[in-house]
Amino acid sequence: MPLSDVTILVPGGIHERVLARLGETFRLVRIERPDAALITGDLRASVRGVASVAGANAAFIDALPNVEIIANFGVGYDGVDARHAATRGIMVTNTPDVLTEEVADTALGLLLNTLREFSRAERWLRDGRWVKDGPYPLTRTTLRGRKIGILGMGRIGKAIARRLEGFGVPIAYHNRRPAADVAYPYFDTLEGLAREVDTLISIMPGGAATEKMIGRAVFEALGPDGVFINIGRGSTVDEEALAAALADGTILAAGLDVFAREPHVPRAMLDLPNATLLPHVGSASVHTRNAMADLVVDNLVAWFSEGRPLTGVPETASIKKR
Ligand code: 8YV
Repeated sequence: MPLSDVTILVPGGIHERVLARLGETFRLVRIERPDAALITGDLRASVRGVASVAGANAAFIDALPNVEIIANFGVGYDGVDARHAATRGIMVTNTPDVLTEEVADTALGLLLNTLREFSRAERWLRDGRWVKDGPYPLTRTTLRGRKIGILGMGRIGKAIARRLEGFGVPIAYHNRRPAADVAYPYFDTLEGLAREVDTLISIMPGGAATEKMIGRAVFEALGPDGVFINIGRGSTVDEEALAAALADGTILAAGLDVFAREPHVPRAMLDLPNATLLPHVGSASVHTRNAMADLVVDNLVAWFSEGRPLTGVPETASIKKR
């Protein structure tokens, strides 16, 4: 079957370049969101591939009996029920590697901004306070003398660590298991790592296994000089416990790019002066989002023309094209 006869469904919004390239290559159909109730008889029969930012749960997957592949826009694919897809013989792909360096750059920017308060210092200048009140107050926090703990030593964790080596700060990490090619000290528990360091950078993926894994006990272990940076998934954090820890001095500051219920950020967090908040911009440059868009489409093209994906996720590694 020519690719132009293969139907690809896009539920919800997605990067323009994905739509443009899918439209040129495949038969593209769109629905408002990944909801089984929106699958018509025609879609049920015709859809063979899905490209999604918004995820695909088990019910949605089951509503598409002829789907062979779900191409997720993003390295994190917690919105896609990949285990369920695997049981149905469906391939799931994500967009690793092409965003690694961008997200690591953002993590360092967020870390430095959190410690040295650049956003607030700029506001000071723009508000005319430099002229009226003099220099911006010295920051209580600095990267100097800090010990960094990285939670999640995968591709992005390693890219963050490489950058931090240049900043001359010691690095340790926690992961489900030690990373093979990494010499930094390994801690087999998150709390153990948090006790050892004063700055915790998390790049944990979302999903049931990591839900609220960073809570009160971790913040207590990090301590009153503690700084918490999150560039992974908001769902991994007990946000109520984090807001409380920031408010009562259990930790000193936090820099967050991700939240549990995006785009909603808890009021308590917005009110905290010691939280630096970004609207999930880790990979959000034109350069990197274009590369992610291309990888989404290239996975679909590779699957339907060569019978194998470029970047399949581990859960569906053994799935073969029928
Ligand atoms: C994505 C991300 O852009 O890749 C990820 O996992 O969090 C972001 O880079 C996001 O999922 C889509 O907007």
